[in-house]
Amino acid sequence: MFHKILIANRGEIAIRIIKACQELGIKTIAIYSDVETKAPHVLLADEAVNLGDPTPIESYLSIPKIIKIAKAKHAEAIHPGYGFLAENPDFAETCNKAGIKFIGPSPKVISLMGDKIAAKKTMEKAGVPVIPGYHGPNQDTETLVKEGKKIGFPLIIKAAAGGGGKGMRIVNSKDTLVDSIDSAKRESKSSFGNDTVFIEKYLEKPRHIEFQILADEHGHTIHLFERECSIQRRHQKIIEETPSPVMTPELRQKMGKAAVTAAKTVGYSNAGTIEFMVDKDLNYYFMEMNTRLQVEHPITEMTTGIDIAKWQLRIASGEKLTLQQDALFQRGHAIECRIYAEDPTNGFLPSVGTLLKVEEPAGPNIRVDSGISTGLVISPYYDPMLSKLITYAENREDCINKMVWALSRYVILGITSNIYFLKTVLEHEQFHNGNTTTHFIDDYFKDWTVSKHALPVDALISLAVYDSMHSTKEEIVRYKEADPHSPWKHVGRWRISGRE
Ligand code: MV4
Repeated sequence: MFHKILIANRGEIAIRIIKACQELGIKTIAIYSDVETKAPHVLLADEAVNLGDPTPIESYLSIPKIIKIAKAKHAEAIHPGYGFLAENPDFAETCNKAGIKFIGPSPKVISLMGDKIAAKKTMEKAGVPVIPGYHGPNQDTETLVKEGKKIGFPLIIKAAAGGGGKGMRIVNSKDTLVDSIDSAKRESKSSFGNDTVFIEKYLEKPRHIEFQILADEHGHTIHLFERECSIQRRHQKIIEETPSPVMTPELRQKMGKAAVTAAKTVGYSNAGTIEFMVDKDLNYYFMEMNTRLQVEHPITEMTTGIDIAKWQLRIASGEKLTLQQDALFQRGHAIECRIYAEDPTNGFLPSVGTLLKVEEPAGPNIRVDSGISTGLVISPYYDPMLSKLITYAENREDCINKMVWALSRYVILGITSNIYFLKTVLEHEQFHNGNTTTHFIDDYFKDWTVSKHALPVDALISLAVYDSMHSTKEEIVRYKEADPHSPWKHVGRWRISGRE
């Protein structure tokens, strides 16, 4: 096993990885920028090195800076976390060439899966179902129109270099096909510098269901079942759960087998995720493979009891994966909510400033993977995700109720967070029904931000919860009675009685 590694990331995921290292007796080196001198990941690591300029290009994306630090500090390996350099094949290769083990798959596999068209073709050849469509090299309008008509309507045009919905067009009839091809190409060119597109049959309100994979460097590959990640806003996941409300044992077995085939086909090693889209008839199609540890990995850890981050370290150090597929099972239900520094009452704009108070919920089967603490300054330089709240319970309904409870006890003062928005989503009847498609937020929360919630409810609720922790019962009662607009009414079923 490694003695010392560098974590090329920040925030909650750096902390998650440092904790795994501490359990395994591995020393850790953190990196940080000028705006993060007191960040929790810096305080927790054994050593920390300043990168200077906070802009991502000059800090967490700077391959030369990070390699130089790793060498100077004698790191044996680098864990990239997610985002930043996690899926950059040049970084993985530079690490390995410098004699520093990149904790993840080979650069070749990262590169192959980073090319969305090549990935689909590879999977199609391996017998993994892909969405019918045209993924060919001919990009002239005539060919694309011909292929589009063959596929039929509705269809979707996607940018080959794309992501996050950019360059994507849904086409409902042949009348708008040419215009959509042209505008998708123009948007792709301006966003990615590449106007290659592909066309697929459009699935109505699909679900995003992904399978967690673990593979060692000796040819042993397993899956750790599924995660349902359909609840997203503008292609950004906000709530994930496992098991999926629509999964059956038969479908799970088929998709799990397809996921393992997908990983084996490309000679995958370390942790990875196979993303599928699932339509209303439960047909499933390979979408892409993520060659990293994912944000939502904790829900899999909760329901399988397996520590994915620790296995990443063991696998990268050459150890054999001793888990056997037949011995693995899911137990109970887990949900994750992503806590963002953003204002749901103001277009979900990022909210920056100093965290005046952070009080995190605690209790049986409540996990908080957090990157924040009181006093931390939330800067505009990085991703606004502050932490992840994960609950586990025997069944889905209990797990939802526990999550609502935990959200209503999460105090963040100083900036605006999406906590109240998340709580509203979880309380929605259609969420309870398991009617969780990728269009859930659009269908049920489209105008949420501008209508009746134009007050900083989040901050007020936070204040109310904070008050409850620091006031007597009598003070709370007086406060409630004195204020007809008391935020207490938003706190929900579990009013806090305050201390005696
Ligand atoms: C699709 C789709 C339906 N059919 N592909 C791809 C990127 C991901 N972020 C969204 N993607 C989709 N790909 C096929 N063949 C539906 C989505 C999709 C979506 C599309 C339009 C508007 C909002 C959406 C939200 C989630 C998923």
